[in-house]
Amino acid sequence: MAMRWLVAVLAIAATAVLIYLFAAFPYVTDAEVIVTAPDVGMLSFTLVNPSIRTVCLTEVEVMEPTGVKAELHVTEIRDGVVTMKPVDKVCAPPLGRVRLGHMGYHVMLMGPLNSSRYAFLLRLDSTTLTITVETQRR
Ligand SMILES: [Cu+2]
Repeated sequence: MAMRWLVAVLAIAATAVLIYLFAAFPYVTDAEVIVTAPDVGMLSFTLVNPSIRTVCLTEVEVMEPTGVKAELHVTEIRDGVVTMKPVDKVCAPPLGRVRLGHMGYHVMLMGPLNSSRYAFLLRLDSTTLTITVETQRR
């Protein structure tokens, strides 16, 4: 009888863990806007995926300020030359993370980057995230 209860409790706990792992939402840490040239910069951040499914970022929209365009890029070295090209998505593995920064994947920003506050809408395959970034003007 006690054994049957134990099995039932374990089954319920295992189901709860599975539901949590499937439903756990991705989030963003260490977001930063880096301006590299007049009207050119990048949004750098880490996309954390606590779920057991792969989560892919498919689009970034700049909500604030207006007039700034964002593109998902990857940096590649071809024939000794550093080039970048647009990509359709950037994915974080199950229970993993992906860093978007200077090299490798990044979010390219094009437009007037003289704001002290930025707001972005990140479209993921399963959900959307909004992040705001404050910058110190130097
Ligand atoms: Cu780029």
